[in-house]
Amino acid sequence: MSAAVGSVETKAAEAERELTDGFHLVIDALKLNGVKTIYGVPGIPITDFGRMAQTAGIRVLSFRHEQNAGNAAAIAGFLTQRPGICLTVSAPGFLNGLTALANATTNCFPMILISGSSEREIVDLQQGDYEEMDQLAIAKPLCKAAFRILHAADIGIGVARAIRAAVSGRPGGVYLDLPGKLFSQVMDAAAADKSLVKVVDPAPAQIPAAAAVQRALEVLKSAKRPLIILGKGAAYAQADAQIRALVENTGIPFLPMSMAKGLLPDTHPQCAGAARSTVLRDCDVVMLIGARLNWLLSHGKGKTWGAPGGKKFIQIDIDPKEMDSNVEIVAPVVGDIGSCVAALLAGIDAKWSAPPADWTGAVKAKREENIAKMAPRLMKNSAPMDFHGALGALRTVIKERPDAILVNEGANTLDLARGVIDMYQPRKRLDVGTWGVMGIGMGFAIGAAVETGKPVLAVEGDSAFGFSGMEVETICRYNLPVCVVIFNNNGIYRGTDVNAAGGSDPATTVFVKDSRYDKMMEAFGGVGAHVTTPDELKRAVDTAMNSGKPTLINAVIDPAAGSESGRIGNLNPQSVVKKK
Ligand SMILES: Cc1ncc(C[n+]2csc(CCOP(=O)(O)OP(=O)(O)O)c2C)c(N)n1
Ligand SMILES: [Mg+2]
Repeated sequence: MSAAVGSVETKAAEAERELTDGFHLVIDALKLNGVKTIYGVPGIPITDFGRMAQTAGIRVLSFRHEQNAGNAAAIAGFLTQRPGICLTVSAPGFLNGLTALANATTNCFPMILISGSSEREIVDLQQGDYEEMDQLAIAKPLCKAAFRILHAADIGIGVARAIRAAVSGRPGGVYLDLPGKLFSQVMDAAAADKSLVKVVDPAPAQIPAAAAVQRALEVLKSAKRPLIILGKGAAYAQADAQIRALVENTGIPFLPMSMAKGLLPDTHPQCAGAARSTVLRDCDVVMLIGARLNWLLSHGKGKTWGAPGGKKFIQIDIDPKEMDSNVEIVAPVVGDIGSCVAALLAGIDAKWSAPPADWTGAVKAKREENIAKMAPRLMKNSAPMDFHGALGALRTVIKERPDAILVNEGANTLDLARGVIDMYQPRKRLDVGTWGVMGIGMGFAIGAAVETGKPVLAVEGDSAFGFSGMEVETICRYNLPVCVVIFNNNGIYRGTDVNAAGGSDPATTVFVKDSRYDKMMEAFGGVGAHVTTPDELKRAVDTAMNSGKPTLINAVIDPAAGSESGRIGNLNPQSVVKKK
């Protein structure tokens, strides 16, 4: 090689080295802020971005549908307190991801949906671009914040804003719109480097006012029948030791909401989970910790809550607007849960008197009565199984493997599993959350396995599974330690409905009878099993959890065993017109 040619090449290489572009800047901005995993589906305009991110050392997991990628990102956010990242293509991919983003926002899970989008000039004039859609406008009302980055120089700030919006205050979903053109925009590398922002203290502590803490302590002290309700906000906070100390030092019975189960073990002597109706009806003071008084708690009023006006509510929440949302909150404590609980703990000294023994005694008696009533149903080893028999087996699995993560969705499959399967450790139960949404199953299972490296047991109604079932291929492709158990009762709620019109179409709630979902897993190289008794079920799950191999167990449930809408049949509107 001649000297002249060499110097030309060196110059060209130098010039190249000094430039960067949108692709690389977005990757650099994410990496600078600790993003290690992206969940998404490739396509125009983000295919190369995904490849480059993978090359740059980010784990990029491709899904079969964006909703499932979004759910994986959302649960990653819940488990880690860092925004989970979902990456989608324009319009249809974006819309597929949007349900997960909205669900994350409703559940206060931090996530960022990053979508490529089409040419602004064409989209805004509605001239019919490829996958044309004004995505920013559509995302805005469905998430906490929505941003679009038009210039490569703004990537650093744009990513920083998205991260802060997702995790600060009450966490939630954030939309980040990246038009296709942004990726190839070129920038001077040194200037680009300076434009990046490492977010300092993304979720700053929010310390409660001393007077608010004092007021709450006074109300709590005045109680004769106090109750603590733990919500998934309390689980998210990762203030596990302080929350446990608060519960134990006060001696107050606690009721965990579904995803707060395990914050203290369900078998803890103060757990009122098995005496839910009694404690809600009879308590006089309630302290809500990261739980909202929404439909899941009957809005804090009505029959569930006993005589009207009989309760005083203390509420710990990071969002001041949450106070008085449904009923009067006499002692609002606004701040992050860790800081609030620490401040309350500081006010509870050795002189604190435990709640009256007649109250704690009554709660204990009711709990023991209900547990004893349920026990024989969990031992039933029949074929076909009913829900309780099958759940009795799975309850033992989790007891023996308390660090496994349980994902759960369905109607009867959800409501009964929540009651039957005791949890022992924080953030191990992941389910349909605030909306009662079907379709979180495989996304949550994948996100949980990837983020924690722990084995996952997904207990799924056969209908619920169908919403994300194709991701069993994803589970096999990444060889994740996920065991899916399908409670196969041939349909939604039950498999016995008949078409009242008498035609050849089946009823609206029933599926193909005796389907073999286990064959789906085998199609992708995973392990399939078909079981008809609780003993077989237990053995199959144990084998799966011991091996860590992707497994799907088709568990045959009596099609007549379930009830309409599980435990929330009362929410179905009733026709007042007589049948013609
Ligand atoms: C996205 C979404 N679509 C529809 C529903 C309504 N829905 C509630 S539970 C359920 C399925 C219940 O059937 P299955 O999962 O088989 O549970 P089972 O009661 O049979 O155990 C459906 C479709 C929902 N909650 N979310
Ligand atoms: Mg079913």
